Amino acid sequence: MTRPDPVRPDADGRVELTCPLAMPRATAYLWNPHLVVQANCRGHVDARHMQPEPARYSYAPNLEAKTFLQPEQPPYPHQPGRFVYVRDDDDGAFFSAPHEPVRRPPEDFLFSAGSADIQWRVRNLGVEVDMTLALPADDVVELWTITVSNPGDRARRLSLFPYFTVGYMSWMNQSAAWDPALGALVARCVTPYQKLDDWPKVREMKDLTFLLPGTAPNGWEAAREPFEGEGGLHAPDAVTRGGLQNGDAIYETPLAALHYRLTLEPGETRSFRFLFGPAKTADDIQALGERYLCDGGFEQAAESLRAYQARGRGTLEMHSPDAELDAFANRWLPRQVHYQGQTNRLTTDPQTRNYLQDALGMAYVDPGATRQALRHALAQQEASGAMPDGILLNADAELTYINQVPHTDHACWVPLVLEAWLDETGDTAFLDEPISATEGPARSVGERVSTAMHWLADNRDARGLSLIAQGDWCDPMNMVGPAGRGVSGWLTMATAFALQTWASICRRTGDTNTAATMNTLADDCVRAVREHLWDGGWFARGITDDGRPFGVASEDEGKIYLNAQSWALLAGIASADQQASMLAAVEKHLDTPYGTTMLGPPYTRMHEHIGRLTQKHPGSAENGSVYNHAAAFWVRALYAIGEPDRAFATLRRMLPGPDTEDRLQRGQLPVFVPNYYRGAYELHPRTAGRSSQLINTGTAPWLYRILVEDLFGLRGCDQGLRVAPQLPSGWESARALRRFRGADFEVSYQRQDGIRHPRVTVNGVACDDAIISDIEPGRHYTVDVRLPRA
Ligand code: CEZ
Repeated sequence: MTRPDPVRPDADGRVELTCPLAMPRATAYLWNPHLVVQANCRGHVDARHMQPEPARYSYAPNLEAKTFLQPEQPPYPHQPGRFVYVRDDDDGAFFSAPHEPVRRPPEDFLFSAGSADIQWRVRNLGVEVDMTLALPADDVVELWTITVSNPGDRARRLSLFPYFTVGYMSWMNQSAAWDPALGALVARCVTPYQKLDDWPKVREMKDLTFLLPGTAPNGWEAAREPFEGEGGLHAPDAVTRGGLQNGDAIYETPLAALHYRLTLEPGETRSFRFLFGPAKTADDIQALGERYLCDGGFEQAAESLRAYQARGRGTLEMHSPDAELDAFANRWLPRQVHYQGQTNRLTTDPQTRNYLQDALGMAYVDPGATRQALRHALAQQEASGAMPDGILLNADAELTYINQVPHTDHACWVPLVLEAWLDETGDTAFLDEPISATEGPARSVGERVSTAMHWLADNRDARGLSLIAQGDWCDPMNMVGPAGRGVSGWLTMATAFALQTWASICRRTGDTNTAATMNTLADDCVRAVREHLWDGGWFARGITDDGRPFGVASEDEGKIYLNAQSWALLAGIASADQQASMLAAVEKHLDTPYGTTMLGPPYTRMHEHIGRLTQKHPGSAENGSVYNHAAAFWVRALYAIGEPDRAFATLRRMLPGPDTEDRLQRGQLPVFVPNYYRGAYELHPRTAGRSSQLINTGTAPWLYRILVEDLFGLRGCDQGLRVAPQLPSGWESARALRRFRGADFEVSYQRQDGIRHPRVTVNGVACDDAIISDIEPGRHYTVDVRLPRA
């Protein structure tokens, strides 16, 4: 019996879910440059703002580890959220919207994700409740509208209890009370610290959490325990009793709960507005109230957020036979690219590879930001030419978490980002711009890239293979090379590809000497890989300090790694026979219905010759999940070797559906691409395909690039725009609007009998070399592409 599809794919800019049970972890997110709010369909909310380090203002119910955004955050009681309890004051029955914490089965339910707001519509006990969350374009505050309607034919006497969690704020000091002067419920804390030097930073923090209503409530409660009483979250005493005690919290876990008594005549509707968020002072709260709770305040905020997001709309609008992919590519993917490029995944020390790859994505959204990011990163290049593990975004920032662990791959991303940006802008003059770094003499961009490439080429052993230290692109691969002998096959391939890419840029700018040098170094990397890493069926992932190859057939777990195959193809290392063997091996060992996993079979025990990676749960994260970033590299490689159908099939499996069972198993809404879907398809079929719900991923920039440059084949080059599509053979026709160097290109693709090669005409004139040159900014071009039948 097929289950009904609870998802209404994006029809008008919103993706909708009609049941709170079918995909309980389904989330959507809103962001502005200082704040990210990820909300799930049941009302749980994970909100973080930058001050300048990431911080919460609605906390877990007890002390929680400060860490970066993690995948698969499990639901738990008292999980931070935004709810409203609704009580019928005639019979005492009650429910809560959107669904948690009471979980009373709804008569009707809708979770609706938009780019500028998230909405819930719930009908229960014959009462309709709409909740809308929006953010302003710049301030750190949540704008909530709660509307209650009586669709019935009799008057309803109701109590509303907006319940916004504050949680356990601080072991040093936490309290909350109603502030009559502000007309707000304000919770206060002191961010815990012990070191004297930390006080100046703590002093500047927004240690207030406030709920400021637009309408004065009948009552409030500032402490969590008296609100719940013996009834607990599911049936709080305050709700069953039908009133609040106007209590405060005195070094007790705060809560922001209000009470409204109202009578709704048949057909009557009442709306309430609330601001919820962090603040440093009462004056800040006052100012936010004046800015947003005035007439039109929310509407202006929504307009400003829409205007801000419109700046991140991307350069491609696709119209294909796959409407869901169109909606995702035209709206949600550039939004995710913009989010990562603007917020740096909510860190002040983004990992250098993440910072650079997010900048790659911005080449299609806001090229100026890419240019700035390249300058900022190169200014932190070490005198040796190495790139640091993390990029510091402000003077007080420090390298934290994984950035304190030496990884050797960061330099290889520089020419890849530069190439994407140069293809988009054609601005080769940038290469001559001088950049002063924290270390060493001022050098031009071009000199810095060459120095970084020489660092990569020198970071190799006598065999010519790249040393891995405690990790490369794969962060937790920390025990392959800590003794300084272990090598990464992937990094050797990536080094070859980076050198080749830089060589081609140098050739474009006439620097043939550097190009020749780089190609010689690249050839040596290619030789080393071919000599030491072909395992007979596919390429090995690396060789450990003790000389043990891994990612090879002889291993009982982790026999094959996807990245070692993708980048061998990207760097042109594999022969035709090897290509055929690798494609077969990936299909056999790594392809699953939910996508291509990054290694297989997953590790089920610690392998001390590889490290922390193998300790991750089988099928999660790097240990054999469908790690979409790695799958994106594979898609790029498949297009590079002219495998469009296989590439498209792998790409399409990064998104849920269109089959209902696929959607339900992943539990993911098509409003962002998560960093992974569970793997271990054979070992753990029950959880295979489940989404991590993590919005931070290098997949977003690469997937966007692939859609623009590979699928629709609209890639910039020195002369202009090259047209070389690789549509899936099943597509008879498609259309794309491409914004490029200030001009608009309306491109239609049509299969045609009797032709063997694509035919391109521009404004009715044949374009034999399929390159549109002498592009005039502001001009509109009509491009017709005839494609042979597959
Ligand atoms: O972080 C990502 C990094 O941000 O892991 C990727 C890496 O390429 C990205 O730059 C693959 O390793 O430390 C850990 O165990 C974490 O798993 C991180 O490796 C991981 C985070 O979970 C975010 O996905």
